[in-house]
Amino acid sequence: MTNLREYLDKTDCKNDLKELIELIAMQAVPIREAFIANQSYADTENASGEQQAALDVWSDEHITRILMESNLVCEIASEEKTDIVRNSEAKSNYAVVMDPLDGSSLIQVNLCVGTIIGIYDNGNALSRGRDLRAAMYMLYGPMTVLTLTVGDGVYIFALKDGEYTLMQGPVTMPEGQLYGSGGLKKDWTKEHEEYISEIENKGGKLRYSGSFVADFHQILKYGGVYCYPATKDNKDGKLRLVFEANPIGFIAKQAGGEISDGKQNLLEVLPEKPSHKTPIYVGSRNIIKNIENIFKKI
Ligand code: AFP
Repeated sequence: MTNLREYLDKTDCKNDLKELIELIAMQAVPIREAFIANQSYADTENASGEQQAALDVWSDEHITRILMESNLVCEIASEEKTDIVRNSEAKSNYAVVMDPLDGSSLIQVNLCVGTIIGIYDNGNALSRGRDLRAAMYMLYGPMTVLTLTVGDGVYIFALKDGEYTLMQGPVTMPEGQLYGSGGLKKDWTKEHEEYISEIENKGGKLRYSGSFVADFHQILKYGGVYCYPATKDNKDGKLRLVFEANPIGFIAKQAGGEISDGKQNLLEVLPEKPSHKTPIYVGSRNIIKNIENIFKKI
């Protein structure tokens, strides 16, 4: 049985990066413990104008504090904050981007949610997704699971008695037929409608929970596509490039999948600001290529 530290020791990660990855991964323990005391919505909104859940706020403050105290990180960009937090005393050049609690509308119904993290080693949180040094998510489901890439394949670990043990890896995303789409159907664009009817006609199975990280985890294992499209009244969709699309897209790519906005590889897009929104199609490689072809035709 390989634990997280033993796995990291076999990679080309520097010691401070290993320390940072372990430090973040272990925050799954206090975050899970905070669920019961943080069931309600907060009276505040995040940088995208969405109402925050108490656990969004708690997880954001908790991870930010731990990262600041560690002095391992010089920049932190969080979905829950308008501005990037900087640490002038940092002894490393890592920038962390995070969605501290993704899928927060599911907290009160006890469905699967997670923490999404991206790590850059260039000190700049507003970098392209392709430049990530590492990406990971912790998933709070029946098990607490860590999905991690340091740019050399995707590995999945399970947390037990305070230790992560390797369960699977390197993971290859298959060409499956699961699909899920956000946005109200009445607001979908023609391109999106055409793709969804195509996958439905091919026998695609609908899977959409309202938690991107949980829905993506299914796609990673079984193949298919998660979509949050542009809609008639919102050409940028809902999800954020920096905190959601890039870390998950980097993981997808490392597993042999792809991420696109329907027209281009999202990992190549330079974020304009922390709250930059984008349509998202992420999943099996041929499915994403097919979606891009449909978008080109229409
Ligand atoms: P947050 O819980 O972090 O705000 O994110 C929720 C989310 O961005 C993503 O996780 C879901 O897939 C999507 O929004 C759900 O949106 P809809 O409720 O519009 O389907």
